Order: sequence, then structure tokens, then C-alpha cells
Amino acid sequence: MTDRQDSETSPTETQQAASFTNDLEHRLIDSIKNHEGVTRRAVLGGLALAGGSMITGVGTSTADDDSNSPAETGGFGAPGEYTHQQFDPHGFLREFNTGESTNERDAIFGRKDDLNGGVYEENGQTVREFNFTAINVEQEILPGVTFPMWTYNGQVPGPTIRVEEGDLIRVNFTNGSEKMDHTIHPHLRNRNPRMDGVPQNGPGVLKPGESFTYEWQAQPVGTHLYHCHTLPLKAHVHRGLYGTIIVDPKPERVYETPRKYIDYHGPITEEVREMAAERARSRNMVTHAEYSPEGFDGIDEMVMVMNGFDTNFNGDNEVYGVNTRGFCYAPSSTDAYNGEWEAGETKHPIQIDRNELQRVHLVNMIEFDFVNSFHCHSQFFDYYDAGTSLFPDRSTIDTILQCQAQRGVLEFDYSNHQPGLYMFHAHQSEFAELGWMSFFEVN
Ligand SMILES: [Cu+2]
Repeated sequence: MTDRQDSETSPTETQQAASFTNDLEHRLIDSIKNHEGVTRRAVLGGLALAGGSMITGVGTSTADDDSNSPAETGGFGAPGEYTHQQFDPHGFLREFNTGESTNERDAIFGRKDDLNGGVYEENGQTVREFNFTAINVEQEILPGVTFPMWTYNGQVPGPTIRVEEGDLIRVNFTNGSEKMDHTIHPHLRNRNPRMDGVPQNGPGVLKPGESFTYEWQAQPVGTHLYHCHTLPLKAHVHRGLYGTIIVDPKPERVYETPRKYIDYHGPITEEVREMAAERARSRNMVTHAEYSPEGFDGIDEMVMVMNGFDTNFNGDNEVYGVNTRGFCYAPSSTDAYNGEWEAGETKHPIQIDRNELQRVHLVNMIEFDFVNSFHCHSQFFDYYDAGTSLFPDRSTIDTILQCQAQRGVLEFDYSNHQPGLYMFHAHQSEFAELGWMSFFEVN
């Protein structure tokens, strides 16, 4: 018997997982390749190089049987290649925009971006300013397969906003689309109906070329979202106009008024105050950078937005995923850009340090399907519904169900686990096979 306690993932294991994923990936590409909603720019390039005869080979090999060996996917180029550089799901996973200007986004997305508009004080309040533009882009949902997205700032999901409770979020929004009206509607406790981003209030929908500055109070603490609220809603949401807003607790506020942040009805003692403030320090991105919960070296935070795409526009999704690309956190040795893309590989498992606490901000933005879910293998997690309480609403579960716009915080760790690949996926099995399946690689 081999003791693998300190060994790394074996190459064979990785290869098996990669091959398994590539089979699913190519079966999926084959099933949607003629849909009106998808463009196969890279695929067509591959076909031109490989010759016309490959079309038949690809078309017949993957749809009806499971004998889709890599050789039979020749027309698609190397298995698992992504070709569009404008969105990196690995960069997005851990990118939190606070309003502070940073060059990190340039490295991640390979373009200049003025998303973060600055942080400053105004009338005794911290203002965090962001610049949002609605534009249409083609974005990859599977290797070589793009879908026409309606986006905030050219990416789906839209940029993750991260602020502290009590801040003012100022969003200068321009509708840069040529034909469609758009808005931004925040799921926050919003005191001014003019700022709600719905057709009936304030500026209403913004026509192409129009601008409006939304101002939202950063409350309550939790993991929230924003999305376009223009009719038909299902179209504007499904096409990609959504993103995440995280409101961090301020430890000193929590210490002063702990009852607002914990579901607790006993007397407020010093111990209760301190326990609640400790939880706030753990949840606050700024304070937890200097802080480790007991037993851990640090906290690794991720944003996962569950979404799907209706590639033939029949009101039903054909491709599913977290953060847009099907199977994007699955094992694969491929790097579409031969190292040219400095932000990193295009597809690989999420690297997990077993000495760190893992925190996933999970948001469901699926359209057309009633529910979505997250299930992780070999581990159980604590769940904070909408992240609004600092103590978990549910403990020791391995699957959580969310309808559209539901979201929550998951906390778990792999400190007692052997290194290796651990799968996570939607436990709607259908969604998993259609793209919503990925892996953590515990190191
Ligand atoms: Cu819209």
C-alpha cells in the first residue's frame, strides 16, 4: 500500500482527469456547433488547416458514441484550447475591485481599463467610484466556441465590486451598446428609488450612448449582486449583464452593535462582542490580510458565478459553468497561447493550499433553469446565506441549492486531506456534464 500523504497529484491521475474532461468538452462542442448563437472562429481555423474531410470525422465521432479519442477531435486543434484572451477565469476568480486604481487588471485582461475610479472621502463618508460601460463582446464559453454576450466592461461575469459596510458606491455607467437599452440594478439595501436601476424609477433605462451615475449605500454586509433590469429581463440577464458586490463588515462596527450581525438573542457580553468582531476581522478583506483564523496560515477567497448559455435561443441552456467557461477549472495540460499569455494557463484546476481556509462567494445567475447548486467532493462546508450573518446558517453540508439571484458564502478547508484532485460541480448531473464541473487541486 502506498502512502500518498505527502505526494503530489500523479501525472497519470491528472492525465486521466484531463482526458475525461476533454471528452465531455468535445461531446458538448459537437452538440452545439451548428447552433445559431455560437461562433467557432478558432474551430474553423483549425478545420481550414486540417482539411475539409475532418468536418465529417468530427461531426460523427462525438455526438452519438463515446469513442471520441483526441485523434478524432483533430479538426478542433489541440484538445481543450481556448483562444480568446480577453477573459481569464483564473484571474477573475480572485479579483476584487475596491475602487483603488490598480494595474493588475491590465495583466489579467491584457487591456487598459479604468474600471476603478478612485477612493475618497466626501461628506464624512468613504466613496468608492467605478466606471461601468455596457458593451457587446464575443466571449468563449468552450474552447474555440464564442457566444454573443451583452456585458459590463467587456466581461461575463461583470467585475466584482468589493467595499466596506457604510461606504458609498458610485458607479458612472455608460450604455455603450448600439441597439439595446440597459441599467444596473443592485441587490443592496438601497434608500433612494432613483438609484434602483429599474425602468420605472429615476432615469429609467438608459438608451445607447446615455450615461447615469448610480449611488448605492454599501449595506447590508454580505455577498450580493447586480444585474441589468431592462425588459425582457430574461434576455438581458442570460446574455451576461450581471456581477457580484461584496460588502465587508467593519470589525469596530460589529463590536459596537453585534446583534445586527449575528443571530443571537442572549445578553451581549464582552465575550459576545469579541467573538463577533473576530468573525468580522476574518470576513473583511483588508483585516484578514493581516490575520489568520486559528489553525490556518491565511484565507483564500474566490468568486464563483454560476451561469449558463442558450446557444440556440430556444429558452433552454445548452452550456453551463462557473465564471462562464465550461470546465474551465478542470485538469488539462493545455495552454492555448504557448506561453504568450502571461496571466497564466487558460485551463487548470484551482490550486488550493491545504493550510489555508477556503472561502467561496457563490452567486447563481442562471436563467431558464429554476435552480442551480454547488457540490464539493470529499468535503463539507459551512454556509452563510447571502453572507449577511457572521455565523453560519448551515454547517457541515456538502451541497447547497440556489435559485437565481440567491448567493452565499462557503467556508471549508482541505487541511486533513491528502494532496490531489477534488471535484466540485452542480448536483444537477445534467449541468455537470454540460460544463459545470471543475476541480480543486490540493497541494
Ligand atoms: Cu440590459
